[in-house]
Amino acid sequence: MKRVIKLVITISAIAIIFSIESSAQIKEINSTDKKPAAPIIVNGETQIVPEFKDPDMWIRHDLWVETEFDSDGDGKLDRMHVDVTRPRQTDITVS
Ligand SMILES: [Ca+2]
Repeated sequence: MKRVIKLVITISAIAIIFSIESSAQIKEINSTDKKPAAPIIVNGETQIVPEFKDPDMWIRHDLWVETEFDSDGDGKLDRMHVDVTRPRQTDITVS
């Protein structure tokens, strides 16, 4: 059970890192674009954002992340695969 909790914490940490990075990048875009894409929420449910509807405009990452636990007991920290999909508007460099 501790391993599952650690895994959830690790995945959450990764999500937070990407969220912080994306937020900084979105702020950069907001300063140059007139109308940036934004989440659409109707009756408490997120909706499809037209600007993100085209999968050709998505950026995908296949990542391997080292965990802080050794679930198989081989003496090495486990690695887990993480798929990340993000909108293209987050793909700019923040200085
Ligand atoms: Ca291991």
